[in-house]
Amino acid sequence: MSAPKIAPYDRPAGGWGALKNVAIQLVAQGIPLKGARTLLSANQRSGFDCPGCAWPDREHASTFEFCENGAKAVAAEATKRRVTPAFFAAHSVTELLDCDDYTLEGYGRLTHPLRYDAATDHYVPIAWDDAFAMIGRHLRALPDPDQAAFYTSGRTSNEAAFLYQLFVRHYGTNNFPDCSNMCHEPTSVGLPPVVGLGKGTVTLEDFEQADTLLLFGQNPGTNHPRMLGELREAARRGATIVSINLLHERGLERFADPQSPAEMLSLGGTSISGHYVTPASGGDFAFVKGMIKHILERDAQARADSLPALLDDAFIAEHTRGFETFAADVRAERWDDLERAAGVSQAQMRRIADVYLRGERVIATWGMGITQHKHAVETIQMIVNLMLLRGNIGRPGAGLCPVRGHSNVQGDRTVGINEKPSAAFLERLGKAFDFDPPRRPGLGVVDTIAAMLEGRIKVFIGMGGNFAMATPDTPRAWEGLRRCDLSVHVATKLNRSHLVHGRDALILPCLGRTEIDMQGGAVQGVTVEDSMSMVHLSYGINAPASEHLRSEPAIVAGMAQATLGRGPAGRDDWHWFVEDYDRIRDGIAATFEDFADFNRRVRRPGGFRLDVPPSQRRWLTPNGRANFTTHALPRELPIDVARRHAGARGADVLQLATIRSHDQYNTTIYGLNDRYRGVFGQRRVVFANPEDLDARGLRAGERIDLVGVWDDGVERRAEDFLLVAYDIPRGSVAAYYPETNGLVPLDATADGAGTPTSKSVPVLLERRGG
Ligand SMILES: Nc1nc2c(c(=O)[nH]1)N[C@H]1C(S)=C(S)[C@@H](COP(=O)(O)OP(=O)(O)OC[C@H]3O[C@@H](n4cnc5c(=O)[nH]c(N)nc54)[C@H](O)[C@@H]3O)O[C@H]1N2
Ligand SMILES: Nc1nc2c(c(=O)[nH]1)N[C@H]1C(S)=C(S)[C@@H](COP(=O)(O)OP(=O)(O)OC[C@H]3O[C@@H](n4cnc5c(=O)[nH]c(N)nc54)[C@H](O)[C@@H]3O)O[C@H]1N2
Ligand SMILES: [Mo]
Repeated sequence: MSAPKIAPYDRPAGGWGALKNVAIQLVAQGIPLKGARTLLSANQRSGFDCPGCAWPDREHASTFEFCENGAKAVAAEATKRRVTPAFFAAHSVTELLDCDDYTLEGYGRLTHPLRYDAATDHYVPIAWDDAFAMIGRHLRALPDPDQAAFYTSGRTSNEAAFLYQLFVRHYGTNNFPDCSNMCHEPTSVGLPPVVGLGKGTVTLEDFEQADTLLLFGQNPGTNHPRMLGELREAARRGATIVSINLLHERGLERFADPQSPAEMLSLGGTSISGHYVTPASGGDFAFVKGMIKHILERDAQARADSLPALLDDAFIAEHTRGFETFAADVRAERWDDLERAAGVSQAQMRRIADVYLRGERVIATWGMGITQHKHAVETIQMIVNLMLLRGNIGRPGAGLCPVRGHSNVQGDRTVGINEKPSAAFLERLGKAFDFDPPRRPGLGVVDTIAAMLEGRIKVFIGMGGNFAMATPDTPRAWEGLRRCDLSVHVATKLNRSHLVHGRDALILPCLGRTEIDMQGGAVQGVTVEDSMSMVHLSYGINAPASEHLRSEPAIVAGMAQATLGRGPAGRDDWHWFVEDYDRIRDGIAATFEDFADFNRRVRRPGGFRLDVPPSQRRWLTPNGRANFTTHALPRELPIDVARRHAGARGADVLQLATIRSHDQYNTTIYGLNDRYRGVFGQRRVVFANPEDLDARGLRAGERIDLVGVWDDGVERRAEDFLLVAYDIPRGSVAAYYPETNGLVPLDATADGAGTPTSKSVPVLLERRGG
């Protein structure tokens, strides 16, 4: 491990550094050969879908698609290390709580089902049937099924997720908190009313045809490395790429494809973004509105001069509603208000708007830099407004591209992991399985924690993920979990959530996606849906990490059988579904029109694409049109609200963006470097603008505490961070998640979506001991 240092990185993203780091990671997991073989089958036709990110893979790719961080995700799962009952006998839970998260996951794969023994404070082995019986006992004892919550993290396959929701809805609740509540929920909430579907509209072919790409608030060099391949191609054929990001991310600037000998030898790489905008935190909303104001002005001028109009009048007339009201609102906006809210000059807003106007085929992408803000839904809808102006949705080379996180987070939602299910879905599910699903809306992540704290949730079951670390307001989340009667985690590796447990607790070890899943004497495949609505089969190729592991669907069936005593639709047993996953897929097909003939279609090479009506200009909105939406600039910016709360120290408040380093996968820490940002051997760093430091009498290299500012009287503090001078807009600082989650107030959420506003957390910097 490298010694802690800060050393700016001047190479392109990718390149030799990426190759070297894959090798390091494989050796660290003790798997040079096997790891390499495993990697070769990621995202190939007969192999597994990479458990890294949700970026689609190219059907026609014949060689391994190189991706450093995909390799890390695969290596982490294929590790040689094991965390066995002997390990748990040697370490009490209290002892393990002292380990950092990096160490916990580093112990390797879980091998046996485990039960918490309060008498000794150790996890001890338990037989699978006894574990299921314990779950059944607890669930049946609850006076109201709404006192249990069933979390899902987005690696779970369609088959496991569908069976899970079927079990939980038979049990009687819609309490499905889901990692997407903390992630792309504002996309799922914001898009349906305006385009009729909460998903992206583009495919990889559209990326090949686009001439202009607007990339909002995402860091593909780290989080979606395979996307860099698309961006590189686009840049090389002359497409204009605009990055709108709080930070100058290296992957958005320059990329060297490790498969290109020329780029590798020259050390040069391809320049990615022709334009780079760094708005204030959350300033994207006003920035896009400013772009639109310029477009409306230029369009009016063009018409006055009898030049061709700049708006797509025919598209607007035929396909949309709400244009006049929306346009009047934008025209009335004042440039100085827009500039202040965006943190971008009028001139730059106009310049980027002209880039947009020159584009014939424009794609807009976005990630967590857009969704984890108070005005996320409005911002996404403003991006849609921008795209509608020139008919940039539903034709080749143009459209919307929310870039999802977990490899199957989109699919889990599609197949029913939804705390606010539509009546139509429940209707079909009820018909397909001959039961009456619960209609009451359930709880998302933030509401689940609040309910735990109030004693309204007593049983927590987690299908993957790391609820204790991924959620906001860490001490409160932990208190909530500890108040539960039972906590259960289906997991591949040990994590903090297993140690912050209910009175009774279980850890149920499962197969990972890279492993062979044998059921009923045959190898089973599972399906996943990527960011572009492509559904395909995934088959593991490695031997399971332990003979005691069960697949996620098998674990769901075990819980369901022990809780409900009988299967759905008149069957005696839930295990029937697990003997052949085709049966689960038939159930999915019976529930969703989109999945008709699922088993046959998914076996075609490359799988199939789900229906994406807006990509064909079919708008499944209440009025049957795409809708322009009118959103005023907030009267008070979130930072002003925070300053008001901070009273005398108001002027010192900064907005903290909690982001991912290059060596982590969400709460899983692979290593302590963030190479592209020049951070090595450490994670407790805060990136700050040098002028902001000067103004506060602080210096780079000093150690500080981050102190939360909120209006609820709760003290929030994250201790001992190194100040790093960084090219970041004034008023903003950035630090890694999850170390900073304790600073995110539970009720600081995106309007209308409930997503924690993890990218604009109001904080003060306090010199240690000062
Ligand atoms: N290797 C790896 N891959 C991953 C993950 C991982 O942790 N590691 N996580 C997966 C998951 S679940 C997800 S959701 C995705 C996340 O992928 P991203 O969406 O890229 O996630 P973040 O690292 O949170 O980075 C958000 C970006 O937004 C920028 N930003 C912050 N605030 C603002 C703002 O106000 N405006 C703008 N324009 N930009 C802003 C930050 O500088 C940063 O570049 O990646 C997925 N893939
Ligand atoms: N402050 C702040 N907080 C955030 C974010 C942020 O940007 N800032 N991002 C948010 C986002 S976008 C997301 S998606 C969430 C992520 O929240 P989660 O999805 O809950 O967290 P992960 O870290 O992805 O979960 C990792 C754990 O999943 C388990 N696991 C891995 N593979 C498998 C598998 O195949 N099956 C099962 N059953 N378990 C498996 C392992 O035990 C591992 O420890 O965090 C959110 N929290
Ligand atoms: Mo995510």
